[in-house]
Amino acid sequence: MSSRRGFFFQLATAALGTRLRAEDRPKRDMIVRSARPEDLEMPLSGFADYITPIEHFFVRSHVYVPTVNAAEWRLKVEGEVGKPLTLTLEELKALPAVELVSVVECAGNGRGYYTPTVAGVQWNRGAVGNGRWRGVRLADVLRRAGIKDSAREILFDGADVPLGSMPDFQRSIPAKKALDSNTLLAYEMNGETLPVKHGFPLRVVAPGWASDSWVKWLTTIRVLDKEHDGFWMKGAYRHPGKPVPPGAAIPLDQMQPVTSLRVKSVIAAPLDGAQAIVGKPLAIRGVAWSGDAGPVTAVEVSVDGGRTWKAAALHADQRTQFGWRQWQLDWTPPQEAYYTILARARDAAGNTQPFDQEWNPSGYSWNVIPRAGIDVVKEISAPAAAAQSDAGTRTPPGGFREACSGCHEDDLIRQQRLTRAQWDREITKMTGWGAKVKDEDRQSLLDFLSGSYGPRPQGR
Ligand code: HEC
Ligand SMILES: Nc1nc2c(c(=O)[nH]1)N[C@H]1C(S)=C(S)[C@@H](COP(=O)(O)O)O[C@H]1N2
Ligand SMILES: [Mo]
Repeated sequence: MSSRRGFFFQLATAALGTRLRAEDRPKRDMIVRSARPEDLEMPLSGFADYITPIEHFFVRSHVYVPTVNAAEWRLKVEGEVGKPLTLTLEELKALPAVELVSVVECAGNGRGYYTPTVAGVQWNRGAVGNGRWRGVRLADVLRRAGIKDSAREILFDGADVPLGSMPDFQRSIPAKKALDSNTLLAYEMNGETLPVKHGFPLRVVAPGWASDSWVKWLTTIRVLDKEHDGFWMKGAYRHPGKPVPPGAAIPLDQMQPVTSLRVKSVIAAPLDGAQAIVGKPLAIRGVAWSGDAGPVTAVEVSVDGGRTWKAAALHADQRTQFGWRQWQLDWTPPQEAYYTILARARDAAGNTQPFDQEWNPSGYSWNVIPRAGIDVVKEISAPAAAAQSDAGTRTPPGGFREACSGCHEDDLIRQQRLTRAQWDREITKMTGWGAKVKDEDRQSLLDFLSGSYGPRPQGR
């Protein structure tokens, strides 16, 4: 496109003081978990930053990103309120502005580490980032609308539209969390207009809570006098909240919504499998965060697989309630050997990270103590090429393309490692959403999926 057009477009929008339509700067070095809808994971190098740059910020979208025209956009506030509102972006921005730093982490971050494996985007560490959010207090908007005493939950809906016959992505939070002075409606991220992929022009910021509650492209707030019944509250984002047998299918009504994040740390350096030089000081560093029970008060590091622990230094200028905190421990490897480095964060309520995670059916809230194995040597040698492992791939049966490639690529399928029973449930879920699988093709499709993308051997 001509740069002239871009130039006049910028002039016009600068004059209006509001961007009408936005185009994001491209993302960099992301791990593509799904190309469309976009699920992009931040690479490990992203943990070197305090505030995660937008180019590196993870993206999680259940459906395609909607294009919102800010001039036509309105925020509706309805339900259990005395005075329903329809606000423009300008009207919203006239309310007092608040800024805070908060981690946003997907409930499914770390799902890829669960054994037995579970269906869903196979995130490792990077479905998380630390942002600087600016906007208005949700409580200010709700009070302006005259929120009634009958309010129990606040339901959010965004401008994104479901694919096929899948249910619309709508999420609710309890009135108490909504009225908390830290819960925001944000129109800026890291000092910039909220990028399209992150919810332009407005998103929910629910600090300390998993980001499924951080609804993007917000258009409607409905105050409810009862629990919301929709699929994304009652059929997803639920956790048993107690130990259950690994691999068991737990009835959804016996689980509860995922809310607060758990205390967690990530080792940013050295990387697992790296080499270090004997007698040469090595900086072990990373970040740590928590949720409602935060902030993080300490991070301990072990270089002997957990026998002994030393306190890492927490960055002095990062005392926020909800942001992550960088930490560092300087250590000089005393001899040529293989060392296992561990990190363990503790939060204000005294919670720490476990060595082993209790399994749950959807693979949520992974916060196991991270480890990095390093080879301490006299001299660094050329790195060995990483062995690529993939499932034995078979030829897809007839009908597979037609049935399974309309809404997303096969990346979402190929990253799964599921049992036959789990694949059976996935096919049922997808046909329920509109995938056209002929009766006579279902068996061969199931054979193909469970044969090609079956579970990993235990003891990963
Ligand atoms: C009508 C659109 C549509 C069709 C057709 C479709 N899918 Fe999906 N599928 C989706 C969407 C949307 C998601 C992402 C859901 C999310 O991000 O929560 C998804 C996600 C998945 C996932 C990831 C796990 C999960 O449950 O989110 C798997 C596996 C999958 N699809 C398999 C298939 C297979 C196999 C077929 C063919 C039988 C198929 N899909 C056809 C819409 C579709
Ligand atoms: N409207 C809408 N809001 C949404 C989603 C979505 O699909 N649609 N995904 C949610 C989930 S599951 C996550 S983890 C976060 C991801 O936020 P990000 O893409 O800005 O990192 O957005 C949340 N808000
Ligand atoms: Mo998420």
